[in-house]
Amino acid sequence: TDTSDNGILVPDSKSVISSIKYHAEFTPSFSPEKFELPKAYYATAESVRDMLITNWNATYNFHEKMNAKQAYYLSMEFLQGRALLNAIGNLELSGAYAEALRKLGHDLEDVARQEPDAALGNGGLGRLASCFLDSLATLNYPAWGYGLRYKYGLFKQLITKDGQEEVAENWLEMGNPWEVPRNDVSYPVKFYGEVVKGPDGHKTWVGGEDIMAVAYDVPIPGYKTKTTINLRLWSTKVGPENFNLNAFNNGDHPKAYEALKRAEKICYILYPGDESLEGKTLRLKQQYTLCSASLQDIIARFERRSGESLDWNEFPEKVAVQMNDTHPTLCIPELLRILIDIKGLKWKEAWAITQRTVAYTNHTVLPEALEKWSLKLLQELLPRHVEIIKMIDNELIDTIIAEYGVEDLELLKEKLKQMRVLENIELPASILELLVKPEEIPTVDSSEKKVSEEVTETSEDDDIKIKAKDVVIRAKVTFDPDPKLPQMVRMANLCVVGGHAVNGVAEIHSEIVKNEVFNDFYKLWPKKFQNKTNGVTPRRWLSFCNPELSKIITKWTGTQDWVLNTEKLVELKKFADNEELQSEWRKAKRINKERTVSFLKEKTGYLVSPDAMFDVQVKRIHEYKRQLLNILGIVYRYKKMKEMSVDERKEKFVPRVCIFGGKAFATYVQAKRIVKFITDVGATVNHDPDIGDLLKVVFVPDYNVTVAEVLIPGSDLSQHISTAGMEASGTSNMKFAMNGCIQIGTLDGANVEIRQEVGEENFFLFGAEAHEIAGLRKQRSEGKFVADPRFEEVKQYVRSGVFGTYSYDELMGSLEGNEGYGRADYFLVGKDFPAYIECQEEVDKAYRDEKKWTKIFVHVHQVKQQAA
Ligand code: DL6
Repeated sequence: TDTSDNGILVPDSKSVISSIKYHAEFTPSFSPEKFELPKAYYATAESVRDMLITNWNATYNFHEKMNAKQAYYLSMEFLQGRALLNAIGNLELSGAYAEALRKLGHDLEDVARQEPDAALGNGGLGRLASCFLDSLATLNYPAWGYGLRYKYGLFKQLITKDGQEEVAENWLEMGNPWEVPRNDVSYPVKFYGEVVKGPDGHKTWVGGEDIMAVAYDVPIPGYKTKTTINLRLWSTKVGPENFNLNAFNNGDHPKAYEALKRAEKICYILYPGDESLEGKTLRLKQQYTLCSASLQDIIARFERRSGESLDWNEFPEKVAVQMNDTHPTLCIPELLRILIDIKGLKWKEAWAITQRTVAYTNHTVLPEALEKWSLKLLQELLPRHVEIIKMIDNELIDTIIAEYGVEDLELLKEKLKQMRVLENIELPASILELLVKPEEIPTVDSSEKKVSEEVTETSEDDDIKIKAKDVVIRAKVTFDPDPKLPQMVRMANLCVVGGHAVNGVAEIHSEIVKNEVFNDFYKLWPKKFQNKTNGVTPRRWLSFCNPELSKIITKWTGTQDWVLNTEKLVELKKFADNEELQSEWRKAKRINKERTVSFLKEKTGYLVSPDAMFDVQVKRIHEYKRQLLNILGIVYRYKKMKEMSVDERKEKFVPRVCIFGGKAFATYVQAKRIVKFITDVGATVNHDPDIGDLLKVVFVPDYNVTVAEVLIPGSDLSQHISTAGMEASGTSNMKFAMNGCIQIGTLDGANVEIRQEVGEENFFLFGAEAHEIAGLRKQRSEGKFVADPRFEEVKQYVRSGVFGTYSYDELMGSLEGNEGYGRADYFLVGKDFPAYIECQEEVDKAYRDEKKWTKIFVHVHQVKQQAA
């Protein structure tokens, strides 16, 4: 054992061997006689965990002692991927472990492959959360993540002749060596019940169903630092008193287990299908469990660290709660509930503390993804929170009235309709009365306005009794809810009102957030809105997943500093024309592509040629991401190839392997049709003897972090082709760029910044821009769009049955806006199709020029990373 530059103890391979052997024997979960791969993995992971625990405890004690402000990242998703290679990479122990395992008869890579992905997320939002944790630890921030310990991840995707099939993803089947159950850390979480008011007006939430949230901690090591932060995941259970022994003894087993099952079910699965009321209730219970348990834990820590000098106004000086999208919005009413009902603070003080503590990241502009909950469901499940949400809504109404006045009731109505937290719900009586007497309405400075406590106290139970004045009648008619529409709670509006900061995740997205999605709020509170362009960790996404390229970067920049500071990657640019660098670069790419070839063979059975261009689109399957545009481009290419002689097609087209990967949400029918279409095209093209290696189409099943770690370093071209304005940021675009993969894309999300960074000439840009989209959609729906003949040709070709007997009428129809097929090409595939195929021709041309292509690679690769 030695000591590194940072004072960290570095064990040699001898002590690693004895630690692995120790765990193989004394942390047994396999039979004693053998030391096969699964057992080697568990023993290795446990030995690494020992080392992490030392740093983890030291970090914890240090933060406890310093009592610095701590950041808490609350997220319903953490897409962690595998931990072993990342942990030993961050600890700089890869060499020692590889050697130790070799002496024990195993290869480190084979051992690492035994680990299932921790796939507690479904896409970019969850992976971003995991990247942030790595970077927070590396940069020595006092920070924790909070999430849920789902028993099953999203789902395992199988690709069959019918397209995508889903099976449960049992990632915990063999146990999880990276987690530590904290039996002494658990909190009660309540659902249903009622609110009782004491004689002093104090509210208490009683009765209902109580469960326990129990902490499972996962260490998150930083790179080249002792700092090891914590990811706390909650699991749910009930105490033994809830096991109905009488029912069990009487043979009524379902009744005996009832409470237990109800509690355990909460953490069974990530994203329970929410078409049914059951599914919706479960998802809401999940969100509340995360918020309630995490806040109770955060508050307990604050109280403990404050000791004698506890001052609630100091809470925002010690605690920052970042909500990863709207899923943890219930943090806001929950923090208020705890502060008011349990800690005895007044509304005004608690509201100010909450606003200063909480902030919100928006990750999507899709209206259907801006969460709303039925007021009725919330009322049943969380009655006290609904009271609090109504108080927040009242505060907001006051502010809106103060801002817009009452002279123009139509304008006021419109603003209230758009901005209120409560949708389609009558105004409180007290506010309607305010409208009667405009002279009583406070002017612009909302801090001076009537304290909402009083407003709510009178509003909650009051009937709307309004004096019979003209203006009252007008107001009532104007503000009556529509009985035909549901009454909802808008979580995004609640986040904006309840937090002190709102951020988008790329420049263009943050502009859309300000100017479109939350424009009314932006006008009210411009300072709340900011941009934080996403980032990815360069450890996992370059250093560890692409050792070949990493060696080259270190050699040519003369240092390994780029692993911590991606600004250093810019240095490579000056060698972009250097023949030696270019040749090393191509060799590294070749090795990575060969790795991809074996991987594709193993996962799909297809054997592809590493000489072809590897053209990759991997991300969740969604209409706005336009996998359909990609595959239609491929179909067009195939059709043209078929129309040409062998020589012509070889002359015109660069050989390509088109690789797709991504999961379609189980209930998203159109996305699943797209998966089926891609696999059908592959089945035809890949077996066409006329085409051979000129074109292959491969759908990689069950795309996850581990699959990305193989595919990204091995790609030549990556596609980020969303309808402009719809992809908030994208993060795989950053990963591809860091690995020197050239991009074809629209001006959307972080593509915009990537293009600026790598140089316009190194980015294959096409398609309509965000500001044009609304006009184009209007044109489209008015029937004014004239499709390019090549687009008509390709649809007709698909319909002709070349790709099998499945009917693609619905899929193609959706691009035409036929009656019954929903929105008329809402994602503008038809509009962008000609520009896309022409841009792909440019890509082919550039690829033929080996030197130029490699030079672009080098340029592209220097993209800087926020989250480094
Ligand atoms: O910010 C992380 C990631 C972005 O890079 C993607 O562009 C965006 O689609 C994704 N958003 C979601 C939305 N989920 N919800 N709600 O995953 O966030």
